[in-house]
Amino acid sequence: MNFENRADNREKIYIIQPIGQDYTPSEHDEAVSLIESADALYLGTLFQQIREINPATYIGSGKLVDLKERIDGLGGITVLFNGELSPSQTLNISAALGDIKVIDRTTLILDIFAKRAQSSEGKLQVELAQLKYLYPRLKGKGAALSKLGGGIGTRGPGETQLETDRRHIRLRIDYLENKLRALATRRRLLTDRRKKSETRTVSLIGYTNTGKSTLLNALTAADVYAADRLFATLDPTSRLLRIDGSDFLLTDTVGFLHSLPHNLIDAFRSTLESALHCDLALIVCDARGDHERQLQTTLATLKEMQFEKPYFIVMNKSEGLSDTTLYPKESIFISAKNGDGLALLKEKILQFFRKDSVLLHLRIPYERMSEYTPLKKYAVEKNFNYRDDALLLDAIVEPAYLSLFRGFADRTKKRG
Ligand SMILES: Nc1nc2c(ncn2[C@@H]2O[C@H](COP(=O)(O)OP(=O)(O)OP(=O)(O)O)[C@@H](O)[C@H]2O)c(=O)[nH]1
Ligand SMILES: [Mg+2]
Repeated sequence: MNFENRADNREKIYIIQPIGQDYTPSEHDEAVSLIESADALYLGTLFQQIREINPATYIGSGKLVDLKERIDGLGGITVLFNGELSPSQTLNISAALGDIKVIDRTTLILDIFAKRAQSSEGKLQVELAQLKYLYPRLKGKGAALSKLGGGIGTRGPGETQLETDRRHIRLRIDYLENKLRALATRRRLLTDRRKKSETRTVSLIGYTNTGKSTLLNALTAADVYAADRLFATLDPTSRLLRIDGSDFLLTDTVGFLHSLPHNLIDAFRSTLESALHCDLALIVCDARGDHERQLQTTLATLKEMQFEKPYFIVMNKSEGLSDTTLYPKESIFISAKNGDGLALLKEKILQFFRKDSVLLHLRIPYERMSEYTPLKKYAVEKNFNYRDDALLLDAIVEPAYLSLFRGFADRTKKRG
């Protein structure tokens, strides 16, 4: 592949990074990662302290003159404002920079989602989020928006033209909402059925790019796309995880991001719901990254979604980590990449589900085998010992099912 050529074709992006009171450098690093994940080229950044927001252009007009000078010679630049802009602010900044294309963070994220969506439901969800974002922005500005040409902010899986009038978009939004509602109902039925079948579920939840898909692959020998880019996964995937004879359904899903646009959270709520309806969540963090912020964001988003299930904090990418003092005390340190800590993680998952379980010594006379067989699914069996008249075995059984096994308790003296 000719790398130089590829670089030429990529959309060139210059960042405006407002520095407000709660600014952290991760915010800017993340914008650069987002640009790369959108297959665009990062050129540079204008950092700007914000003491007072200029209602017309957010940052001061003097700064915009500076920026115009910096980027004028570069040609074909897109400016990414790493925050939220109102429609009029977007247009004003664009005008001040000489009619250059200006996008905000939401537009960039929506673009990545549009490229990454695989399932037809994922595509519908992204299209809905894009249209909801565009709809208020089309008020009399249709011409200005359609002037933008191609690239980020103009792509969508649904190919809805930006010039389409608002009425058309409104109808499409209604259609997508109905369609997605029907899909969500169907999924809920499936979830209910799964609940009835009593398969316990474990969900991988966490910030984007922390290694959730890599962990799913490592634990279940699955083949889920994992990559060093933000939002590699959009569609939920479930795989069977077997630990010491017990089966669990392990689900990988879309990652979280700091200030994820609300339209997007709404659009993905139903996708996330399948992961949120779990018995246990593994909240995956990147031990080498800004894990504190990842965890905070994830927990805050979960709270917003009324998630109240038990969870473990899993610090991934911890290979070669020497100092573990600056992490939450209860963290489980693993490396999905080289397998460190996975045995312990599995053991903890098992302990969690078996914490109230009881080990029974059973004696099944062969003539009563057909009576015993239907109970097998309520036990994890081990240590089989075929005697002349009966099968002896140990069974791990949850409290709810203990009474079923009463008739098979092994009352003979201790086995040697
Ligand atoms: N060093 C190291 N890298 C890892 C480890 N686990 C995953 N990675 C890398 O981290 C990057 C992201 O991994 P993914 O599994 O795609 O992360 P994800 O959480 O599924 O990301 P999204 O789907 O975007 O939310 C990939 O480049 C992985 O190879 C690990 O234990 N150690
Ligand atoms: Mg993933």
